[in-house]
Amino acid sequence: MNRCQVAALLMSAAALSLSTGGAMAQQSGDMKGMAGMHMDAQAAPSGSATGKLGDLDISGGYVRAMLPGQPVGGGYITIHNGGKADDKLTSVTSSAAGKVELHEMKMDGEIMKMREIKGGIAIPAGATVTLSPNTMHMMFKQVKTPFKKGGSVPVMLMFEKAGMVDLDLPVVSAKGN
Ligand SMILES: [Cu+2]
Repeated sequence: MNRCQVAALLMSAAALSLSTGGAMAQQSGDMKGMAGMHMDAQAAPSGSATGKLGDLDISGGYVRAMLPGQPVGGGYITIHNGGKADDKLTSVTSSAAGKVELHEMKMDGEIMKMREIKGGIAIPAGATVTLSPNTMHMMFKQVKTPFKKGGSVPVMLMFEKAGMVDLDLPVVSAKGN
């Protein structure tokens, strides 16, 4: 088997764990219990939060219910920058969590891992940036009361140029619907 074939095999293994989300269970420590955040590509559920802030149109905001014993929660949102200037989502806070981090999903060999995005998420002029289960997410840590379907989670999004906006993100099922 040559190098190319090996690479192709690894790629298909990666695609497999992407589609099943099974690799998530192999993570440890902080990331434990994230099995509820699987990788299925899916549209934002109906009833998700929307908002407007200057040139920014916000839509598709929601969080997933937390499974029993799951220490962290995941939230998703779409931001469209209709303006002529680049902006940046610098931070997110929530009264429902001790802290909220911005995370991205990255393949590490065959395993999908999440890691913190340092320095915020760029929202270029004219672009639509989506935090979705297989790209990026808001990670809620030190959650006070586990997120339960039917509830909502208040968040404040801070942008470098547009300022800040308060949103109430509905809690959908742990599967994201
Ligand atoms: Cu995360």
